[in-house]
Amino acid sequence: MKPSVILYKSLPDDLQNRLEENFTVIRVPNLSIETVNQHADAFKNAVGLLGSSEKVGAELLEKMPALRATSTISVGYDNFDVDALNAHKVLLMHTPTALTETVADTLMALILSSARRVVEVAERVKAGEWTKGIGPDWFGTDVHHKTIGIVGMGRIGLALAQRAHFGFGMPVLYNARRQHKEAEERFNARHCDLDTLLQEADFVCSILPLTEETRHLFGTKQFRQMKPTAIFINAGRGPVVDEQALIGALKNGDIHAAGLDVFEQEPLPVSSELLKLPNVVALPHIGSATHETRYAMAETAVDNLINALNGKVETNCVNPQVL
Ligand code: 8YV
Repeated sequence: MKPSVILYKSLPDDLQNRLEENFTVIRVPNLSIETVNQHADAFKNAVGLLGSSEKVGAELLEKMPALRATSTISVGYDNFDVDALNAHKVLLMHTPTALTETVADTLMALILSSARRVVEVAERVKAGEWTKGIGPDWFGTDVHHKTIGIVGMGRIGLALAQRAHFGFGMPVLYNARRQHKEAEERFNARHCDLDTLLQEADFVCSILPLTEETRHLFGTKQFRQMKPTAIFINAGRGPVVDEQALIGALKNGDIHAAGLDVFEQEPLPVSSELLKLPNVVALPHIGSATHETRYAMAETAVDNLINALNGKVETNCVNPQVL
């Protein structure tokens, strides 16, 4: 009998077939306690777990004593308790390279749409308000040749720096734990501390993962350090921002506007004050959401699981030390 894996996200048919060639696949709708109890034997016997956007912690791992590998259809793995996985000797696989260019495109879309007020004015056109030549109350601000500040210089940061430098002639500042030689050599990027970046950048772009160090990194103090003309962009993780502080900063005029793809709570509650502010572009976490990239991520995640369970872990592993 083939070993079994739990699948908690739907896959394109051909990828599900690929998984089924290797394993008995048990499809569940989510990882809630009810689901786990309902399929207790399947969870108990499964050696693999594949999906995304659900919490995987100690409690679930207790119910999965045979588990050897988890594979997430995402680059971010803040939904996983890595210490608990390590304690249970369970590998965690992710998709760090499949979405880089697509998320960088999303960041550029947020930059352009918040600076040029694309969403706001397009809605005015649809509402029939374009009845004469437009005046300054419809104008935006320039993107080209403004200074971009990238907080988190990983793969996506690098792809954003490339777009900003070559496409828009923007000087690039970045803040990261380490200096990034490639960013400096190829895109003339300047490494600086967070204070300097906040004070000098016209666009402050956060692409940080969520960790204990990054949670609420952007609060009232940081928004006050930014220029009143600055635009804040976040396409990393929502809880990196203290959202109440951001709302305050947008209302007080501490900063000019925000372009957001991620939020403290997702889906963003319809009651959120962010949705009432005209200077906010809010997207529903579409960073990697193109047909091509979501397929590539799912394919990588399937292959990651197959490789991990066959003892072939070369890349895409968060905790290879458990081997
Ligand atoms: C996914 C993401 O949209 O990869 C990530 O970390 O945030 C997004 O690409 C999300 O995790 C759902 O799969």
